[in-house]
Amino acid sequence: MEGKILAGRYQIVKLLGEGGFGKTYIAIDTHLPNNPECVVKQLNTNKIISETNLQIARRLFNTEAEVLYKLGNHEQIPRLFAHIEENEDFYLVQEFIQGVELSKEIQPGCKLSVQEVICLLKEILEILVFVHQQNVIHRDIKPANLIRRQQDRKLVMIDFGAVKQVNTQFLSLQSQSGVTVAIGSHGYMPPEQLVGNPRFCSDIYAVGIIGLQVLTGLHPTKLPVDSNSSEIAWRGFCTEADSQLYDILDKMIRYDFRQRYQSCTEVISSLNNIYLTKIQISQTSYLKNRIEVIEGDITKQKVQAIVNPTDIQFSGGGGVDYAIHKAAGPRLKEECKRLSFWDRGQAQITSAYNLDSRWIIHTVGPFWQGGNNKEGQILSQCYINCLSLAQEYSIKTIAFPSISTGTFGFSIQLATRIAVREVKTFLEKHRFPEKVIFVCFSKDTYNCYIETLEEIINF
Ligand code: AR6
Repeated sequence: MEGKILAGRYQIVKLLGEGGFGKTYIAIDTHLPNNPECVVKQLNTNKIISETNLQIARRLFNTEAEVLYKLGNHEQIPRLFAHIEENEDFYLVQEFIQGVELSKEIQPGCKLSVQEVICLLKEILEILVFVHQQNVIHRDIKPANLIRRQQDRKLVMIDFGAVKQVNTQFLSLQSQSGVTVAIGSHGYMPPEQLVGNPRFCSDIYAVGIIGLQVLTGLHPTKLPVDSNSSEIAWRGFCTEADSQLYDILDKMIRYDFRQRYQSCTEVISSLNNIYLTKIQISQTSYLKNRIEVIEGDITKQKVQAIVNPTDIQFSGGGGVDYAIHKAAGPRLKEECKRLSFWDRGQAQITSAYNLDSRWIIHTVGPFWQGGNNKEGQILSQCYINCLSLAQEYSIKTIAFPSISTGTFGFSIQLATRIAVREVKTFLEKHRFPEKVIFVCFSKDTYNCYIETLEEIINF
C-alpha cells in the first residue's frame, strides 16, 4: 500500500494499525499546500464473498460516512475529508490528530486525584453528549481511542463508526460461518454489548471503567468481580475517600444496564452536583475565594457568562439590557426573538456574540410594586435559575449586575441581600459556577455589596 495514491490525491505513507476487517494508514494530502498528514482507514472487503454482501457493505459504508461527516462538526472529533470506493475496497480519509493517546498518559500504577478524575470524566462525557445526540453509539470508548491534542491539550475522540459499524454487521454474518472477530475492547465493554446489544449507556459504562482505571491505577482486566452480584469490586483499591464520586461511578458501571445512568447529561449533572466536602465548606475563605465584587461595566467583563436583566419582551430597551445588546451586536436580538415567552424569575441562555464572554444568561426580574407581590421570591428565583444554568453548562465564572435595581425600582439594600444570600446558598452546594462576580455600576452599590458580604459570609 505504501506510496499508493487514493482518488488521485491521498498518498499512503505508512501503516498505523490493523484490525478485524481493515487497516489504518497515515497518508499525505497531495492537493494541499505543505501536504498535511491525514489518516486513511481501509475496509478490506476481500473476505466478503457474495455480491449481496458487497452491496450491504457499500450501503452501510455510505450511510456511516454521512454520520461521521456530521460527527466531525464537533471540534473534539476528527473531521471526515473523504470517503472513497476503489476496486471494491472502501476508504475513509480523516483529519490527523497530533497528540498523545490517553492510554500513554495513564500507565499502570498512575492514580489521579478525585478532582482530576471528575474533570477527565466530564471532558469525555461532554463529547459523548454530542455523539449520542447524533444517534451514534461509539462502542469502543477506551484510553487508546482518546487523544490529548498537542495544540490545545483537549481530548479528541477517535475511531468512530463506519468501519466499525460495517464490521459489526459482518461479525454477525461471519459468526454464522463460525469465524469470530472481536469488536470493542476487553475490560471496557459492558455485558449487553458482549452479546451484541450495545446501547447509549454501554458508552457510559466504558467511561466509568476509565474512571475506575485512573482512580485505582489498575487496568480494568485486573479489577476483581464480585461473583454474587457480578459487579466490579473496585473501591478497596482507592486511597482517597469521596463517596459521592464513587456512587456516581458505581451507577455508571452497573452490570445491569437498566440500573445505569441512561444519558451523559445526567452523569455530568451529577458530577457537577457533587457537594463540596464539609472541610471545604467550613473554610470560610473558600467561599470568599469564589465571590468577587467590582465596580465597573458588565459588558466589559472577560467572564464565561454575564447575566442580563431584561423584560418579558426581551427588548434590549434600556439600562444594562440596552448596553448588553449594543455590545453583543444584532445577532443577539435575532436569537432573542426566537426565545419563547418567559415568566418573571425565569432564565434563558444565549450566545454572547461580540462580547468577550461566551454566554449571556437572560433573566426577567420583578418590578417593585411595594413588596406585596412576591418581589423578593421572584428575585431569588432569578439568581437561582441563572446559577442553575451556569451549573448545567459548567460555566466557571459568571458576572451579575444588580438585577431589578434600575428601571424596575427595587431597593439596592434589599436586592443585594437577596443576591448574596442566594449566591452563598448555591455555591455551598455546587462546584459550578466556580466564581461569581457582582459588577456594580455605582460606588453606592459597591459599598452595599461589601457590607452585606461582610455581614453574611465574613467577607
Ligand atoms: N454594567 C453594570 N451594571 C449596570 C450597567 C452596566 N453597563 N448599566 C446599568 N447597570 P436596569 P432592571 C446597573 O435598569 O432594574 C431595562 O430596560 C444599574 O445601575 O438595567 O433589572 C430592561 O429592558 C442598576 O443598578 O435593570 C428591562 O425592561 C442595575 O444595573 C428593565 O430595564 C439594573 O438596572 C430591567 O430593569
